[in-house]
Amino acid sequence: MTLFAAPALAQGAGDARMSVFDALDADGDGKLTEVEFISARQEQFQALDANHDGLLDARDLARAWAPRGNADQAGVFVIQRDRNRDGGLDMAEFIDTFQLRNLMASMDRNVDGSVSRLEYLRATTPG
Ligand SMILES: [Ca+2]
Ligand SMILES: [Ca+2]
Ligand SMILES: [Ca+2]
Repeated sequence: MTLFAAPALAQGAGDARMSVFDALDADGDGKLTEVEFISARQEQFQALDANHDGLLDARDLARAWAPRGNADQAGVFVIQRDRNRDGGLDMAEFIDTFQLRNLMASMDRNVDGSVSRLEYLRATTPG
């Protein structure tokens, strides 16, 4: 599971990163807020939850990850994050895995509570 499309970190991928930014920027104001980061992950959760029971289990993830060839990591991913040991990740457990608050804090250089395009580009530029 990668944050923010790791392949886009390749050279000349600025456009790809900006399309990720635009997808995250739900209200289109050119800034990403914590709410927008969270709602993007909520959508991802719903897309991954194939049987729509509100819980991501290893089977849901294995199905989603099979095309990338890492379905065998799904079991470990769930076990490591399943804090209440009910065999799957609920929305809160899933969203916690991304540590969005920390992520935002690391990107938000001017500490205005949102991540601008420039901040996002800097944060996703290697080196
Ligand atoms: Ca926004
Ligand atoms: Ca759980
Ligand atoms: Ca900022």
